[in-house]
Amino acid sequence: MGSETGADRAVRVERVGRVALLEIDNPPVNALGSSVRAEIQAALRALQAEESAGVIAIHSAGRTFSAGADIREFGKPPRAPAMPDLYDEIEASAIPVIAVMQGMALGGGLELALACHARIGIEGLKVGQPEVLIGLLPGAGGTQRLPRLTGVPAALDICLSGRKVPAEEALKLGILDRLEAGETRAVALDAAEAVLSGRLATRRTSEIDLVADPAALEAARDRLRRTQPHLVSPLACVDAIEAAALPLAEGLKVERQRFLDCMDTPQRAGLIHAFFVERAVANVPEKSATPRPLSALGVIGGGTMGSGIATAALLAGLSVTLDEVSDEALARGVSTITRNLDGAVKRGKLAADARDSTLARLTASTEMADLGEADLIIEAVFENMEVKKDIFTRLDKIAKPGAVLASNTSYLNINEIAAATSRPGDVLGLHFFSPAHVMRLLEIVVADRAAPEVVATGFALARRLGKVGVRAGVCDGFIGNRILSHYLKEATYLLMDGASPAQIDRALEDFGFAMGPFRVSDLAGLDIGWAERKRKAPMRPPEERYVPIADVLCEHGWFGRKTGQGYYDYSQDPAPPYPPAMEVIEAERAKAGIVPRSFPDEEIVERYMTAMISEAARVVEDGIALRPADVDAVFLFGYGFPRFRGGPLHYADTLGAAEIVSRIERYAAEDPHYWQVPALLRRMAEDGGSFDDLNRAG
Ligand code: T1G
Repeated sequence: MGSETGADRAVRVERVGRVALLEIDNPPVNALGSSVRAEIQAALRALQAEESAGVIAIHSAGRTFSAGADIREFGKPPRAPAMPDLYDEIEASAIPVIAVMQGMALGGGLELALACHARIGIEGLKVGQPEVLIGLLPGAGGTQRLPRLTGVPAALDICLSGRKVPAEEALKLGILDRLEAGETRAVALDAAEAVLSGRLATRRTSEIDLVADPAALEAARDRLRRTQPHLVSPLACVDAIEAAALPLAEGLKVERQRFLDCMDTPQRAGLIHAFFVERAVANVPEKSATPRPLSALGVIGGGTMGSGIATAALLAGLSVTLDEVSDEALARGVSTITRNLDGAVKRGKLAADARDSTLARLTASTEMADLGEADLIIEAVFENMEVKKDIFTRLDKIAKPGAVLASNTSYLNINEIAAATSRPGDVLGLHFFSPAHVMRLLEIVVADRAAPEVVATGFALARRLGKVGVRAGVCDGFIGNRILSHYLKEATYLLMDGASPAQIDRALEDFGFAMGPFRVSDLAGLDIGWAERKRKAPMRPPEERYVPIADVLCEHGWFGRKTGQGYYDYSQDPAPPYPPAMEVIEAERAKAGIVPRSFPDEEIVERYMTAMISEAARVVEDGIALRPADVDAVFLFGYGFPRFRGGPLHYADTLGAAEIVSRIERYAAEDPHYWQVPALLRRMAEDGGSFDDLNRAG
């Protein structure tokens, strides 16, 4: 065995004859922060100085070769050695350097390997350049070395999609020289010996001539302008890949400049915030409680939501018993689930040969007693408190001791539902978002008496289903729908005062939303909002401004896409504004004595976002959401909020609390009831605080 040095450091060098094994060990994902880079550099320089090593094999400990640069360092002053400089040093090494990779090699992790003189993958490896997903581009030679190995089209695909490339494909593309099986150190030693014996050729990636492909570059630019008009870094990435046609040193300069340009954009900050938010929301008071077993799921109700939830569970490998009241309803549920699974096969989310075995894990029954062995039962019937209470009372007698009893209600009081059972500690709200087998958000609504391990079971289910679980307190609409209900009122006020549905939708789609509020309402069905407003009518304060436009559309039977017309006319594609709906809007304005005025798009966005932020601040203030980050997660993963803006409260921080307060005070002159400054925002405006401060304190 060779001598080992630096056993307590992130980089260890082990000598085995003329082989130098350089192991990176920086849990949990071998992120290449500045201290790790400095250790790699020092180890390499020491080996160069010794001259006794005939080959250097870089490998790493743990399940991930490297997740790339340490994204927690972004925004802070860069520290030497800069990644590109270190990688140039590796490539220039007189001693051949090879990389042996397991698990994931992403971003700067893959770029490290690209700077090496050969790359060996271990079965199961995935490689990628996901930098565009966080508002950047490969900034350590990836845009220069990858196209030399794979050709420009494949490099564009990998760098612009940010996808994880399976090892077999990486071998075919020329990213890997070999694909082996076995334990990392052993594979590294074998590969190093192969270099020494001439059985494994090595070469500098920079010495490979690039095959230019201007057509591929232009096609990529055209596609990006169409599909991702808001994003900066993908187009910058195309520019950098185009520069790979230059000598390496010049190309690297172009890449560096484009990378630094992107590093300074609000999009980079927003996308990295979104990355961390997805993980931060798992940090809840109940996280150390032990979740209960989760293999058999019961679902009551085979409608859109119930069958979507059942589909999500089946896709996650769980077995599901679906319960409905009649054979016909059950058959409808099963056929929806079957259709969902076929869709998952088409989308590449389920292997075709696994579809039947997945469906085989579904049991359909009209006997609620068949749920007696389920570990967790989710009720997904229509939104009526009496019906739900009856179901939970019956479930209480049927479900096994310790089973978690959950309701998929989107706003009803979970405390009231829990009180209908003898085991309120086992009752939880699990609010899925339609389509439940696609949308990643799961609001985990914690009733007053919920046991910690029951809450922990909700989060374990979210993880198992690949969803983002967000803890919510009990109030009407929990986090997302409560905030949605507030800012949709502002959308109707804008409508009433002179803006058109199409203008409002377009302004918000230009802001980055996938769809504006009126297209979303037409898609969901205007009758849903109609029922909600009727339900809330008895509680509506007299001073609240009420806009009856949507009610009148519903009275005409215009529910949106499901009836063919709503704000838009779906008999045409794309659906234009529906003229009779415009007539209703004009008639209601006249009835209210309103002289419509024009609204600049900026004002529409300003009012809409200020309304969203103000109710989101109240949701945090009331403790319904644990942190501002939890509200951001809800809107990023459940409401189509533009990811590059990081979520409503991250976006609020880019405006500053003082600006938001002054807007609310300005609008309050028109409507003091609707526009009220939340106390939390007022305090932040006075003391210069931010929502991010609250996240850090949370
Ligand atoms: N930097 C810092 N922390 C990271 C990290 C990273 N790159 N990747 C993960 N973490 C943390 C994560 O926050 C979590 O922390 C823990 O590690 C486990 O992660 C110059 C500039 C690798 C697929 O974009 O995609 O290189 O919550 O829960 O599900 O060109 O992490 O436990 O405190 O996600 O097994 C490009 C980002 C960087 C990859 C593993 N790289 N990471 O997934 O574990 S930019 C990325 C991931 C770059 C160069 C540029 C995933 C993963 P905590 P996890 P996982």
